[in-house]
Amino acid sequence: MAHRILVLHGPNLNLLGTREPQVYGSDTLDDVNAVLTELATELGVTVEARQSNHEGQLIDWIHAAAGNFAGIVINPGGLTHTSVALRDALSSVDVPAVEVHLSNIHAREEFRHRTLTAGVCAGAVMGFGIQSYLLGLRALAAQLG
Ligand code: CA2
Repeated sequence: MAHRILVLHGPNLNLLGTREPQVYGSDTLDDVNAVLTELATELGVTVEARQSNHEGQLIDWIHAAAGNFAGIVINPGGLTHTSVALRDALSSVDVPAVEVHLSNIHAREEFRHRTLTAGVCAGAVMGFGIQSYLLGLRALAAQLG
């Protein structure tokens, strides 16, 4: 059976394509999810994409991924830099995750340089806009075999 991949978009990513296109590009979240679905078909996996502005909701989805999804692609948004709880959730489930970011967080403000979540992920891809998601999905699918 095809591996099921959960794609999680964190806070404010619902605004994608509406503001700050110089930082985040002009694609909307629906555009991102559409290209992920296309790539998933090519890779022989399925994706289910969800977005929330609420830390607890993201944590609940991560917990519920155990036994239901083979892997997670996550852009934790601003929670990347602050959330011990999200990190704990990712490390509490036996589901490999890949962290992705549209922007290169290391080339931005210093407060964005630290990621609390990447250390409990299989890997991270950042700085390539929408391609970060696609590369992350490819890497995860390859790792799942
Ligand atoms: O580069 C990324 O993907 C980020 O995860 C995006 C987060 C930011 O806090 C991280 O440092 C890096 C912000 C997501 C907000 O997205 C917006 C999109 C359009 C307009 C306003 C915000």
